[in-house]
Amino acid sequence: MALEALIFDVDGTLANTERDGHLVAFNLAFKELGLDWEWSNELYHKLLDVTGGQLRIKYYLKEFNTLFKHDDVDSLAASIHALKTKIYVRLMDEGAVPLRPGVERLFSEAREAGLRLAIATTTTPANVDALIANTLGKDALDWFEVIGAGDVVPNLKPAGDIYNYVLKEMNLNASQCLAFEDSHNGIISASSANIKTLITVNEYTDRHDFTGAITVLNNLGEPNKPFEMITGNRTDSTYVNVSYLQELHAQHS
Ligand code: XBP
Ligand code: MG
Repeated sequence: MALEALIFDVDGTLANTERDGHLVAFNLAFKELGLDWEWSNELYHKLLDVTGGQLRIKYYLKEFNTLFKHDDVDSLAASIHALKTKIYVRLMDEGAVPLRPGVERLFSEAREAGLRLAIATTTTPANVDALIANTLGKDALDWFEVIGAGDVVPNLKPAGDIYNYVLKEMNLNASQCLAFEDSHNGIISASSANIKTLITVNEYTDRHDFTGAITVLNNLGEPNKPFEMITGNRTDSTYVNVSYLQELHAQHS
């Protein structure tokens, strides 16, 4: 089956939003609420094992701040998270996080080639809209046939639910798609939906297990700035474009 669609994770894949967006917003929300918590980059690295901001806060309390007591941890996590989302959107509006190398170029080449685009993420929908609108412009939200975000499915990544949701909405088989991810939880999720996955690592994920990935790169690369291949089949391509994706898709179908 021919390659029909590209499905993108957001955080860590399209942009380094975890370090420059989510972590900053969590810490600002703690401060504004008078909590004396401050998550370091090192701690956040560990907290990223759990996807979803509210679940991450509860994981922090359970494993890393056991002395903190509260009658209703669920509602505390929900209210911290609501504020954190507002702050995150504000940071995006201020232009805090650029897209990673090659992302904008690949979107436009894929659209020109008639490939269908979608998003599969476990983050809050407002966060996706803010990142896309502030980096590519509001109209770019229409480039994505489906924006599947965490709240439309019962189970966040590493469950495959969000990828299965996107496939169903697009009426596509897994074999017609490629997924783009940056993390172990992400590849487990896409693989559970049987979608072949290309990985671009970042500082939080470069030691993750990416067994099953069709290739692992440092980033998508640009014509004047080649990617570095970490694992994968030898290729003449030096940056990820539609013909390289078709080559990868054919090799792995
Ligand atoms: C990233 C996540 C999210 C973000 C925080 O998922 O796990 O939880 O860290 O966003 P993905 P929220 O890489 O699939 O986009 O606070 O909105 O959950
Ligand atoms: Mg990610």
